Amino acid sequence: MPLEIVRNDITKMTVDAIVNAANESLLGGGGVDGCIHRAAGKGLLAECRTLGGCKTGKAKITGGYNLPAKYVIHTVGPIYEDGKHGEKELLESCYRESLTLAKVYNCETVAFPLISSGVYRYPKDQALKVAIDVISDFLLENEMKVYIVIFDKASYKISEKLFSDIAEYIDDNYVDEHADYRRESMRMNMPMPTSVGFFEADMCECKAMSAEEDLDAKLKQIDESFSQMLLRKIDEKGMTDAECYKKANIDRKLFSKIRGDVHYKPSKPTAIAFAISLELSLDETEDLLKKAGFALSHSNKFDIIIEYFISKGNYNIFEINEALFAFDQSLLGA
Ligand code: AR6
Repeated sequence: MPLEIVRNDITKMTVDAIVNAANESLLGGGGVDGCIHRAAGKGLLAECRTLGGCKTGKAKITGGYNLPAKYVIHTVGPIYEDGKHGEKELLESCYRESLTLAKVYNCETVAFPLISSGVYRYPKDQALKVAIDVISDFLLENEMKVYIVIFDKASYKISEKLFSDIAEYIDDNYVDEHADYRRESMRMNMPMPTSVGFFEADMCECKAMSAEEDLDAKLKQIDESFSQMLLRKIDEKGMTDAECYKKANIDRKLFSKIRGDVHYKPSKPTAIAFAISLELSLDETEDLLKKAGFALSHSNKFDIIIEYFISKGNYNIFEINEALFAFDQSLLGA
């Protein structure tokens, strides 16, 4: 996935560059800034002293010293007052400037903390949305692997309304399915015949013969594969390949593999990511999944969350991933 949200301590990330949520002096502080300086060692502060500070919304780069990352990009987020003082534009600018700098330094992997969302009090859910929006825009035009690093689960919260809507949806559908499941097990417990008599065995052989012929016939007219259906849908939707895989948050290499192998079998999250990118209806999504040997089921939360978003016509993969993350599910993409 070109954009991934992970839970980690950013100083442990092995990437080309980590981004620091600094202040205008660039001389260190608390929060993630303090963690980065402690982990990088004194060399970092010495280099920062030579930079002459940094304006809010801008970014500067240094070496990574004792960190696993090669560079640290220092950016200064806005202090949140009431959202009416240009905070959003300044925060967007932090992400854009940092990504531009990363590109100039040929970074292929970059990790961001949630800038401004600590000491500077930017509401975390909004800070996350800004991060996702700017980074995903950038990734439409650029090849890079970007991580948003969330320090603790508590700091990661989708809006309460969305969370409770999804929770309710899961509850309704999950319960239904489990009621069906109970009915099904009761049926399964009914006594079953234990042996097959001669006549039945004979019949079975006949059936087997015709089944074989049937199978032969079926194999001759094998359905279009996942890869073929995907490529057909991309054409039908008037999208380019790149538009489709980028919107699906799938990297180019994986897409090339799928394109080049008519029998490629993707993972379920990858297949769903394409369905989301193509904005398929629920029925079409089921069709595409079937080609890869999968189905949406009501017996797991992941599927129900996907169904929730598709049924609402919300195809924003990053929002879907936020929700999956909030419900401890694996994310969409490669
Ligand atoms: N790894 C990842 N994220 C972290 C880590 C870590 N090790 N530590 C904290 N966070 P903050 P700001 C998260 O306060 O709001 C400093 O003093 C944290 O949970 O570090 O931009 C600077 O010098 C939060 O979500 O940065 C400035 O004066 C996010 O990082 C001021 O704070 C950002 O919180 C900047 O404030």
